[in-house]
Amino acid sequence: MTAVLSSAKHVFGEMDVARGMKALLALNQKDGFDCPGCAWPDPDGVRSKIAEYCENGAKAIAEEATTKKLGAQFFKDNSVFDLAKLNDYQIGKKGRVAEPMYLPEGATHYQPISWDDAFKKMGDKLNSLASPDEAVFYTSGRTGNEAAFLYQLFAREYGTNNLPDCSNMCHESSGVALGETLGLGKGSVKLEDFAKSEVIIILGQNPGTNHPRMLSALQEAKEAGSTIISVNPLPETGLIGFSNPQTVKGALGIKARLTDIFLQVKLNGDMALLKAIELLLLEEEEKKPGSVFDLEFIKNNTAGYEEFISNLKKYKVEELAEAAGISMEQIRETADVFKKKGKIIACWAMGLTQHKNAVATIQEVVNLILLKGSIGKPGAGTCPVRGHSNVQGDRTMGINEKAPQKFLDSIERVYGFRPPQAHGYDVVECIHAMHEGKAKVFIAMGGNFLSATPDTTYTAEAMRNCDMTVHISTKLNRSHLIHGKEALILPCCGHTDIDMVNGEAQFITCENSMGVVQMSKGSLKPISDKLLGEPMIVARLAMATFGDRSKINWKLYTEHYDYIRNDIELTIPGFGDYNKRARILGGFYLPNGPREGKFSTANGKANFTTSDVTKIELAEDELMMQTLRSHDQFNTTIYGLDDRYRGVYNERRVIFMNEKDIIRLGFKDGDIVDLYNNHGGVERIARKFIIIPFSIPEQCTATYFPETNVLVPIGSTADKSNTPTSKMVILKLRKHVG
Ligand SMILES: Nc1nc2c(c(=O)[nH]1)N[C@H]1C(S)=C(S)[C@@H](COP(=O)(O)OP(=O)(O)OC[C@H]3O[C@@H](n4cnc5c(=O)[nH]c(N)nc54)[C@H](O)[C@@H]3O)O[C@H]1N2
Ligand SMILES: Nc1nc2c(c(=O)[nH]1)N[C@H]1C(S)=C(S)[C@@H](COP(=O)(O)OP(=O)(O)OC[C@H]3O[C@@H](n4cnc5c(=O)[nH]c(N)nc54)[C@H](O)[C@@H]3O)O[C@H]1N2
Ligand SMILES: [Mo]
Repeated sequence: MTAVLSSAKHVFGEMDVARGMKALLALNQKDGFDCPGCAWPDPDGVRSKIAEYCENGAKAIAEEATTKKLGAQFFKDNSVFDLAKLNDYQIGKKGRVAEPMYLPEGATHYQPISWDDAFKKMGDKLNSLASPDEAVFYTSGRTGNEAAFLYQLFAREYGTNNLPDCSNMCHESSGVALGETLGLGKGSVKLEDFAKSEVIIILGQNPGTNHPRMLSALQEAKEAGSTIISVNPLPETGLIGFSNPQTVKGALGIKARLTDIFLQVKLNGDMALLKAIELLLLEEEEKKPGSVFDLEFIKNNTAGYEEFISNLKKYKVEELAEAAGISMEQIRETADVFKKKGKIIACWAMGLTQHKNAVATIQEVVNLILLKGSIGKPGAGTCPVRGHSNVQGDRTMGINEKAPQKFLDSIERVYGFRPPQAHGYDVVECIHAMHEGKAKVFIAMGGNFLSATPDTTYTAEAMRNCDMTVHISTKLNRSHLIHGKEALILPCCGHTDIDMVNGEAQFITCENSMGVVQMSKGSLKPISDKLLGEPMIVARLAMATFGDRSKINWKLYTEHYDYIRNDIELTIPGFGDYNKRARILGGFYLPNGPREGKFSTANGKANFTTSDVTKIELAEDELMMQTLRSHDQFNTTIYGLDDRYRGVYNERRVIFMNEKDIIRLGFKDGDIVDLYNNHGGVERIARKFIIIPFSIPEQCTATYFPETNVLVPIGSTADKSNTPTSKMVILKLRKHVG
């Protein structure tokens, strides 16, 4: 009930009741719009007519569909300097940007500009660069397939693969790990597999806050007899106990304990934990071959088994348990569950992906799955739970600084120009390039680059170093205020808005975390007639940049989005009959090899991998910090200042600590401290945080993103995926003075 009331408060605080109800009724319906919140899939069959959303989806809608709008007068009244003094919460609450705004070099205030003039300024600037690689095209994962496809096409025709995206900070490690081992960087399960599974292991994910509708799937699985194991340094409330607001039982507040086994692992203890479980399984398997592992599957479908086993035998289970911070008793209990069951689903999110050895840890999850033959059959498989609503789709559309050769060749075949072949910059590389003056123009299709990226001070210097920064955005955010010499804000439609083109309301398509492509059609009147749809913005930018030197008929794409989908169909496999199938309510599944037990890796097999447990040595006064999300935010968009499930109200500058550490370091509950570290000879400081004693393993701490991004060193990234290590930041505390 609290969740239901909280949704209502957020929605009706931002708009009137008619608009609010209209939005909520269309949310995640087959003929409605895709929730701009997370990428959790919608049920394929019947959808709850009035509430196929969650509390946090409702907040996402409230944030986007707000009727507060920022036009010329607002920017005239408020200088960039004054706006930059506000915190992210205050900036976000200002409202939607209502018309294109331009900040000339040296100016203190944004001023209105026409769309034509804005495109001309961008086109002229892009045409003036010495090399196309001096421009960077960032994408955040809310952008629909149509705009994403055009955006990468534009960047590539212009001549660069500089297409960093939020994935680089998010599930990149999953993509790399799964690509190498299973031949596809996406998960293999469908929503219906949950109820057919025997075990679900959830590592490093807080679905109660970040994917609330996943709890319904877990509850259903549990009712069908599945065992749920949670691996997390924090006892996340939603995951451990849950009441379903869509059922009477839920509305009455009856809690079903979701988690059967809670493994309160140390930060980065997952690799040791997984190996400990695997060792116990191996012991049993050796006593009676074939009783635990799926030898048939291993023999026919995998490679690298022997090497993996011989490496595993190097370890002692007690030492692994110690490294993970989990008792032998609990590890035995967990191994017992895996011993007997063959249909396992492994789910994970940022708690695994944002570590130095993220790729190796995720591959260890794959090892466990392979030992049990738990992929390519119903009720089993991999489930990296994506963040942004279309982040997976954007990758499918070619938003990828290292696009596969096949993709580049398709572009050449369809459009008759040869796309650049060299890899472009990812997020961290592009920050360095801007810092060094190698990249001069930064264009962002959504997102809040400055606040989302690591090492805020360094990134701010990088952005200020640009000749031009451009943001295609719905809402005002900090990245508009820490800008290049010239800057533009181009206001676009969000998922909730009606996007009219040539007198016809258009729809876009999105791909969810399980590979279902579905239409999304806004139903609310845009707050201003000066907003444009994202696909339209890209096509008009291309026309302004290329004039008549383009090989592509960009104008056609501005007439109807069906024309874009026709060309996606020609370019990308799996989109046959796109325009027809997109119109079928509920959408369609993209092909998925691992789901069918087919692995298109270099050797055609699912690969075991052999990696080691890395030990992190901390000095006496050092702690490990993870940065995570509160219950009242969507990434850098702060809905409110509470974190209800963790019992924190009206404050975000807090650090969760183990009671023993607080005492050991000479502090007490409620003390105000500065957090600092020293990486590569640079001291980074985040000031004024309140200490909160919390259930978290010793030497581990947690703070909220983005407040502590200043502490994440730009040089600290994951092996192979180059993802900033946002869950693995070493820091020290000192008493705040003044
Ligand atoms: N409401 C809401 N929904 C969202 C978002 C949002 O901000 N708000 N963001 C969206 C996006 S882009 C994403 S990527 C997802 C993020 O979804 P999550 O990954 O659930 O997000 P985080 O808050 O980063 O939580 C990380 C979880 O991993 C745990 N963890 C941290 N380190 C470790 C570790 O070393 N080992 C293990 N086993 N666990 C660890 C933390 O305690 C926490 O429970 O959510 C998406 N959905
Ligand atoms: N320390 C730390 N840092 C992290 C993380 C962490 O866990 N810890 N998580 C990382 C992760 S997982 C991610 S995904 C990134 C997120 O990085 P981003 O995707 O860059 O950030 P968001 O906060 O999601 O972007 C919000 C902004 O997007 C714009 N926007 C919203 N909807 C739309 C739309 O429909 N169209 C357009 N054009 N614009 C829109 C609005 O202006 C809004 O202010 O942050 C990463 N950064
Ligand atoms: Mo994400």
